[in-house]
Amino acid sequence: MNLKIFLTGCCLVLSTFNVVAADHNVEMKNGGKDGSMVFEPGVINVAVGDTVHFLPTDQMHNSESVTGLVPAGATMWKGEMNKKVSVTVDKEGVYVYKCTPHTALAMVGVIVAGKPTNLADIKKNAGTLSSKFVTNKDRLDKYLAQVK
Ligand SMILES: [Cu+2]
Repeated sequence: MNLKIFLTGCCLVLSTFNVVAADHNVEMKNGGKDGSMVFEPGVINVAVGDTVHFLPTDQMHNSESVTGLVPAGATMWKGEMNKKVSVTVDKEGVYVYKCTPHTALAMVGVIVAGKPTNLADIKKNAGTLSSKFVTNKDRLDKYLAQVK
């Protein structure tokens, strides 16, 4: 192989990875279009490598990933109360997260990174989280029904 062909090949390989990661905002709110104590939007679609910013629009909220409800090997997160937390999504699949103090109020949300490859596992394990809800008991099921 001569050098010119080799370099052309390298450029082609590099250009396929030349995708700009996007940013997405999710607001943490006392009330929104899905009811009280919500992440808005409750379901977002992103690409692997994108960053999701959780914004403390209202006070007394955070964002925390839920064990058993993320893709295998995904990096977990736990934001501080009243603080913005930014999460760069590193694995393909569905992520469910919660507001730690408002789990019982079904303050949860869903991130879909790329294709929802683990959706069957998420649906199977979602009941562990949903069983802690005392209000908006069907919110997580409704969100997962929107995933495609
Ligand atoms: Cu909250």
